[in-house]
Amino acid sequence: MRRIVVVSNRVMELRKAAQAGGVAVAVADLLRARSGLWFGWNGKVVDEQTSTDVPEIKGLKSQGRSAIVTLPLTENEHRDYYLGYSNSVLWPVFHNRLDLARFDAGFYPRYMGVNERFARALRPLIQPDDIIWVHDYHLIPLASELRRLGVDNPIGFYLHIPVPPSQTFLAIPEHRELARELAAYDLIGLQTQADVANLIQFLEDSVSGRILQDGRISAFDHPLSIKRFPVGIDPDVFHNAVPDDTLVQSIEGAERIIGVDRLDYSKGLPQKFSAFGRFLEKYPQYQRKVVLSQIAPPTRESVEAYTDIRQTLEQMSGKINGMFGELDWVPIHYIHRSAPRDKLRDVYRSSRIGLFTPLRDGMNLVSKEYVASQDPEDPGVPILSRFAGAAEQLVDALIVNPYNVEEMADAIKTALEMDRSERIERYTRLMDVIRTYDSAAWSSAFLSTLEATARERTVSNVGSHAIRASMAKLASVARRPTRIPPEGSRSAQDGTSKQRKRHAGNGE
Ligand code: ADQ
Repeated sequence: MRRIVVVSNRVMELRKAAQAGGVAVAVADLLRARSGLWFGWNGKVVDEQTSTDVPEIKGLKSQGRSAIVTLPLTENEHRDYYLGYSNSVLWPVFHNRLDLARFDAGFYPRYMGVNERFARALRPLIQPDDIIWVHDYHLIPLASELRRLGVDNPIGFYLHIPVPPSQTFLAIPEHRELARELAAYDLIGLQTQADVANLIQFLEDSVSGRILQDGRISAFDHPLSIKRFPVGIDPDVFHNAVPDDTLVQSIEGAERIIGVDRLDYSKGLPQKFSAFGRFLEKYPQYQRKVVLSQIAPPTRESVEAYTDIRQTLEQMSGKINGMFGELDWVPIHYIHRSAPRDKLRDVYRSSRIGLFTPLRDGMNLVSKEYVASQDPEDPGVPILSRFAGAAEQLVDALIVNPYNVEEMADAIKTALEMDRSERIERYTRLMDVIRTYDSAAWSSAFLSTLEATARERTVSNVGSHAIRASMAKLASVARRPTRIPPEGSRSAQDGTSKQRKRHAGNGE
């Protein structure tokens, strides 16, 4: 079996990865199961003098077969690459928030610089048979940088966040450069079918990408596969949950609604609080009978766009609690902290409703964790935003428009009044999907598709010579202005959208 090299912005010790939740757990599991490297930033920020290009290598002692390889960032890199281009340009644009994007701050050169530095540090560690899996928007240029250094191993990229509509993507001043960098991968994995369609459209619009007979996309003469691999959880971690009533107040029979979201503007928290306030106002019979517990740990507090959210939520919860609350009943519990993961699981289990209403989300793993924690005999009801990637899979949740406060308020009532048989039916179907598309299925589907890409190269006699020629072309295009058709023009062949439907592919 080929060795796997996972590259992600943030690398952590496996023990900590399990606590961090999300995809870190899946990566840690993968590296326990097969030998490889996990390469990226160690979370430290150092001054220029202390900075080093020699990565720190730590073996994974329990297995002795895999290693964690990390580098620190300098203060300037942290500001421009991480807080800047990654989180103040790509994150807002990819979440449809052009209004929050800081295009003119000059972050891009250092974003490229860090990718170049990471590629140089990683290059000597790559063996000829390795398969390379790069994660997320911080590292889009990594493949093209590795190609320039002569790496012709299969390289795949997985984007955890949504792909915006092409017209939104085109607003990024460096969109052609990003298209070129994306085109250097062999395989791009995305969360949803809508993301696949958006990315293909973007490559057509920005750099005249063409759909090939076999369904791949050709940009800069390099064939690229774009497929859907919806990210999953390990449901077994959640099904042993035991009810935890510590957050429920002294009122007998009060039901809990749980929300767990990083404190991010994409998560739709103000709209969620408004909907809960509207529910209490519209259906006063539920006053004193329901509590909303919202756990929202801080993230990226030094990014400007995040500074107001905390204050807004404190004001809103204060207002709703002041308007409806009583001495023995506070309607909103707003907790601005992380919770231990086993505790979280038990709180999910004792919550009648899971309220997951992001304005935009790549997947939303929390909604899957909530369902997996339920009592199969008496499950709760997830309410899920139609703009979370998870809505493409969890069709038996109550799907809502997170911009429509009235609809969300009504969905809370529907969920509270749903009878047990309907809850069990929905839960059973939801669990089927969650089990089928769990985290192990996600990583093995992505990796086997990437390995197939590598085999195809051999079978179709596209030897490393041809690959190098194609990579050299990509790299040289990178260094000189490209001849690019006017914005918005479509040079892809006729019938493109039909072909796209047929060939967009499904990585499952
Ligand atoms: P996130 O935006 O972080 O992830 P999500 O998918 O919900 O969102 O994953 C968050 C993870 O962190 C979950 O495992 C959750 O349990 C954990 N978590 C959240 N709040 C917590 C808290 N207060 N205490 C402890 N743990 C907490 C990004 C994308 C998503 C995509 C994932 C995975 O933005 O759209 O689903 O990557 O691809």
